[in-house]
Amino acid sequence: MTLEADPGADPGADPGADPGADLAAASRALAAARSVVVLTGAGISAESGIPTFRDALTGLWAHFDPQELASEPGFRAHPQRVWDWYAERRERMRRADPNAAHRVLADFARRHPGRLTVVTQNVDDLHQRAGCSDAIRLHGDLLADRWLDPCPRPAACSTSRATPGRPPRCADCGNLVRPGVVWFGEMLPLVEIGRAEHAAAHCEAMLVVGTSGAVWPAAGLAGLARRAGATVVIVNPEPSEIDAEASIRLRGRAAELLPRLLAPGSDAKS
Ligand code: BV8
Repeated sequence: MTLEADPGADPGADPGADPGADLAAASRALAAARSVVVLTGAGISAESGIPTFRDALTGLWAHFDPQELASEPGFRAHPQRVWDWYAERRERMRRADPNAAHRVLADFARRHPGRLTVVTQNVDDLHQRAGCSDAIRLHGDLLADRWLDPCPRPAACSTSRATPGRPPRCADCGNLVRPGVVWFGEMLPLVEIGRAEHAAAHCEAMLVVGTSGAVWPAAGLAGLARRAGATVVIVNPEPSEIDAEASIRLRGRAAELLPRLLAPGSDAKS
């Protein structure tokens, strides 16, 4: 993060912003807040080697639209292509480890029980592996499998019994297995979005980390918190579509800035 005014300072930085003062102000706001919500996006996992949604489509996926791949029509039209995309993402996620940003959030939650709610758009399991087992997953779980169509049997078959393939399918009815994520055009899980909206509407500070703010309804949580009077702090090296909701924007990388904002000894009442 640029601290002193340098000619190479990030053009996306707010004119007149004093990053050092902003960081201190953000630390103070987080320290003073009895309830903190952290909303995370793909950017928090970028430093763990998981490409963001924006830059996910490299190599053989370069000419596919993620919203097409991450959709039911896309899967029905090209089940093998979409399954392979998810299989590759699962493999990359298994090779990845939580980074300092994931770890400092889990550490903060341990040190301040009941004070932190982590809400994530990410389908990776890095928050959980770092220790945030109760993180609210708005968009599902990349490692979960489920049937594409409701199983016709009363006691639904287990996807683990599906005939292996790309994708696996039911030997009896041909039902396809799909990843347990929320695809574009699909409703978010009601319990999770309900808990996230409640936490956002009742927090005193919201830290928004590594999201472009392009995907709804998740992107609406920052505005909900601001309108409820919370201090909204954004951590992102680039401008995002929800920057207007923030009172403090820190232009930098999550694994560098979150330890400075939340680690013991930062003013987060350690
Ligand atoms: C629904 C799971 C309705 C799958 C995902 C209102 C307005 C406009 C459109 C809509 C609207 N309401 C609904 C829509 C449609 C749509 C939508 O939002 N479209 C957008 C794209 C225009 N929303 C939906 O379809 C939602 N469903 O609305 O259902 C409904 C109602 C009734 C009945 C039926 C249906 C479902 C949305 C969920 C889709 N699933 N994921 C999968 O992963 O395969 S979304 C997926 O993309 C991710 O989960 C994530 O949420 C999103 C990507 O966003 P980000 O995480 O922000 O990542 P991105 O790459 O964009 O940006 C990364 C950022 O990190 C960048 O800003 C970058 O600068 C920053 N960064 C990079 N490095 C770092 C960093 N930051 C910090 N540190 C670093 N080191």
